[in-house]
Amino acid sequence: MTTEEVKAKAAEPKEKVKKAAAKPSELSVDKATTEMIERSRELGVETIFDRAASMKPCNIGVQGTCCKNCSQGPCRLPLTKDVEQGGEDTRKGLCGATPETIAARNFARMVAAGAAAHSDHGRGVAETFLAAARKETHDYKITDTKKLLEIAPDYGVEITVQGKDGEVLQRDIDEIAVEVGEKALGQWGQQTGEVLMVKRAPKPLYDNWKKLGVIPRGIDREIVEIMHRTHMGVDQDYENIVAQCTRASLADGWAGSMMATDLQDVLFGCPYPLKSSANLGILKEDHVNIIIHGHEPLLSEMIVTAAELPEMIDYAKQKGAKGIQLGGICCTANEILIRHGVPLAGNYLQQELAIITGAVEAMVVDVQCIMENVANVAKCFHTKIITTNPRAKIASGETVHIEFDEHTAFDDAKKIVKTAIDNFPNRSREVMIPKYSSPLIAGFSYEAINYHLGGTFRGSYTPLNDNIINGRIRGVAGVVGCNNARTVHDDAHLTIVKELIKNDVIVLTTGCNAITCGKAGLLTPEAAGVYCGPGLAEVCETVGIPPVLHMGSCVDNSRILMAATEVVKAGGLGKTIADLPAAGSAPEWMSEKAISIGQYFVASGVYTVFGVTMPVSGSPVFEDYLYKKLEGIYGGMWDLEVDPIKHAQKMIAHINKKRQALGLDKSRERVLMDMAARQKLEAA
Ligand code: MSK
Repeated sequence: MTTEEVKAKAAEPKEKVKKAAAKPSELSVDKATTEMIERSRELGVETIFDRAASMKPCNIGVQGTCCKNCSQGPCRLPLTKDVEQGGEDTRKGLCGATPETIAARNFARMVAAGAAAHSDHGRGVAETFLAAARKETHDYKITDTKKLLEIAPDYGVEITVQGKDGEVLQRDIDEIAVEVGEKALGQWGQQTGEVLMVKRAPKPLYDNWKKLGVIPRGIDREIVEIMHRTHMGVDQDYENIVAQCTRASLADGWAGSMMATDLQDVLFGCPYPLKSSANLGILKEDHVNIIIHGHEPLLSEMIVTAAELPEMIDYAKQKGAKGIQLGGICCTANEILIRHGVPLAGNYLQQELAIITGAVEAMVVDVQCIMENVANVAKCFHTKIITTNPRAKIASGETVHIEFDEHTAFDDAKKIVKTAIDNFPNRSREVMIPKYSSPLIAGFSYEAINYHLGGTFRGSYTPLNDNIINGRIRGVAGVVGCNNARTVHDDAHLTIVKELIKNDVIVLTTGCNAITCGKAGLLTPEAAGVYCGPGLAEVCETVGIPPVLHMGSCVDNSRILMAATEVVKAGGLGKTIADLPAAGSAPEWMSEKAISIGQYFVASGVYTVFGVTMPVSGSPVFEDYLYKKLEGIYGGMWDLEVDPIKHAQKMIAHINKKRQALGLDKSRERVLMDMAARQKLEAA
């Protein structure tokens, strides 16, 4: 390369920075977001969008082949042209670790971190559940006794006893709750045997896990074992490492997350569809605005109740506000949306932007997905960042720590709400709230889907199966996950979901994808007529459901596993999840939790496509194992597709492949015929 060429290359990224910085419309497809990026630049407040332009990711880290698991490294093994073209791969770390060993270790550590995050969330819920069941706290109660009675047998807890005359009596609810809580909490520290919830899976799936020896023994044990195996000089067989990834990820999806969902539902109520709205436009200039951000509903449930207290509303009025407006960001948002209808303020990439509206009195955070920079942004405004969890404090900026304890939960929540109200008179900058928000319907637990499709007395997934079999619905997709500042905010989420529903694939959504869909109006029954193919539109219009069903937060991906299991049980679509015309997607993922989720979906038999990047490209051998060979082991496999349309088309092709295997390809052709054929289907 000549000196001139080197100089030109060095200048290239700076040009890109300038270009990205100049056009918010290139950074997001969400108008509220682009307006606030513009606003941040007017005010000179730096956000993640600016940092993403000025700092590029490490080229070797992106490939997953940088090992820093001992102090002789980091050993960097970037992909060479020769290897890319099929030449011999002689790359090795100092200890001799191959690219596939290194990529597998790094991948496994992501699974461990993701599974730990979800499962530690679940542990906190189980502890609070037990405290409520034992009446050690008055702030939480066992609310949904119907769900408690439904789940108790899965925890090995009897719900009936025999009376003196041999009659069957229901056991005392409190006793059942205590036993369920104890059994649940025991799952984290269990050392041998099997975690309980794997028995919920379709039998052939369970049998396959058993045959492969990947059933988790206990939640904590599997996460610790990943950390051990990936220590220098332990497991140096990438296939064996992936088997442990499966164990730990199943301990997430079919244990930690699944129990979190179960116990949250019993404590706070199983979600059923309700109306709300989404985007930054839900903030109100003349109200005390409180953003709740993070993941755990334990605190946010209390804040919702505290903010509704007449004494708090009066106090807000005394300070000059007209009331209190709550809004959520990330998965806490989804938790309080699906049970209380609290509106969504935004998804992951909008957290800094919410503060830049100048209208937020407090951003209350618990755990996960909270950017450290919110504290720096808040310094430029009057907003107080209130940390609440001893696991998650922020050293940057100025934050207030009000520690949340389940035994004093309601008092803690009142203190937090009062702190926000006291801050209302301190607004320091002009308020600018983007005028965008969209109506939505959320709260489709798998129980709610059952009810919507089959009715109260004959709730069943059979009508869904019938519509898949007759071809009105081509298949089912789970589209979930984060935003990622390395790609255009919300663009891939929306393009993929729209392409799927256009092709008659019904979408189940959670996490930040659900928030994106809410902001774009896809969570309304009316969206069916606008975006769906004729078959799916017909079903949605008849049943009155949106084509995209909001099922909750990241831990609620376990609801998708249960919905898939219910579809298998309803019959006619094969014997296990891998037989279903179904696929999974995380279009804009960024969190380690997404890797754990992806692995448990793959291990459950789901073809799972990720967007943006996969940190395995530095090892063609490992990549091939994840993208191709896992299908022969679990029925599901990973894939990466950055182009959103191709991404959706790959999912559709997989769904078509499964339809063909089930002999359903002919019925599908009928739907694509004329109106007469449709009428014939209606009459069927
Ligand atoms: S919040 S994990 S950015 S989905 Fe669950 Fe969104 Fe991803 Fe966090």
